[in-house]
Amino acid sequence: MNEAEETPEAANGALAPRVFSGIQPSGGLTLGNYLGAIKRFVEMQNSGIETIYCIVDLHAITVWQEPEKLRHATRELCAGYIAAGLDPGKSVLFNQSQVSAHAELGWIFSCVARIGWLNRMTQFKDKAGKNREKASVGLFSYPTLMAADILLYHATHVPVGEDQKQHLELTRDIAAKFNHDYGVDFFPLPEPVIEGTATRVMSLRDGSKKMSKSDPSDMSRINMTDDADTIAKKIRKARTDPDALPSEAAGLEGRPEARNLVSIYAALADTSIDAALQQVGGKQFSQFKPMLAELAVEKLAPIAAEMKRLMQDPGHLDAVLADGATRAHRIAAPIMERTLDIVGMVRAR
Ligand code: AQP
Repeated sequence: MNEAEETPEAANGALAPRVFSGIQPSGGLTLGNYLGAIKRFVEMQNSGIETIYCIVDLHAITVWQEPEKLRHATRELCAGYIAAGLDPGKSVLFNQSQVSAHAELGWIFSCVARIGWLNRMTQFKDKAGKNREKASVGLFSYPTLMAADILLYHATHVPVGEDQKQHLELTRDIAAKFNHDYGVDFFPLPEPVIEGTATRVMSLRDGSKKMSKSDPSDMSRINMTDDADTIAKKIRKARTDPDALPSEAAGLEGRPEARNLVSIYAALADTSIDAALQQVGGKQFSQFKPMLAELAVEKLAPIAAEMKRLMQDPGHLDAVLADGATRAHRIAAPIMERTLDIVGMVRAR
């Protein structure tokens, strides 16, 4: 781990890889967050790259959050990260609001990004829906804060689920425009890392909708804290079609629900979709669903148990986050300072 203060000017030379990613404490963690993000976070941490993982609480309040629930969800997410294998000794693990430079750089980036760019963001359209006029300004400008989260650390790689690809492209556009406008080579253009067999886990009730922690239907998702009976029940009731499973991935074409369940199975089994279909191809859903439920319980129950144990000591979780925030601040401060200098803000010498 390299948390030494970097010389910001050296940023766009041969940058050592640095990973940054985050998750919103906008509800409980889902299987989508786990397979699309956290599993990859842990693999990257264990590969020896410098990793910074954030609980993006400032993003969560772009939609209304009850303060006590937000505090609880923040600690639960911290517990989820650790229970799934993040080691606060190896990764920097903290909540966004404890490092105020995120908001500061977010403001500067909201002056760099163009309204036309943000107007194209499909997540805003999905989340605001027909109530666009009543959505918060923060929900609209969310991607500028996300760009700040990443670029504040000069991160080079960002593991995310498929749904965040467009925001990552915007982050690159913001970095490029900042560098161009100010005539510097300061912010790197970070690479999205969208890998694995389940980069877009879909709702169990509707194969065309992303599994989401804020979906009103609890039956649409598997929560990381669900017990074995609940997981089995949700999988049993998951929407499917009447046909048997195919023996090759091409046979999942036009069958979104079947594709989703097979992808979940493959991701949990750490295998490819084709390899999974060699095992389960030809089976009816009545045979496959119990196999999936058994595998999901085997993989998720230990994480849920560890989360529960960690949640009994919120003081410890708060201390982990405070320590992570101190370390994150140490990396961010010189980059923020140099950014303000580039922009032309008078600084104490
Ligand atoms: N269904 C999913 N499949 C794969 N990856 C997913 N991610 C989220 N849902 C899926 C990935 O998890 C990371 C954190 O996402 P987030 O919590 O910051 O925001 P989100 O993408 O908006 O997730 P949710 O669950 O849908 O939250 P709400 O309901 O609050 O909006 C990201 O890397 C994301 O790609």
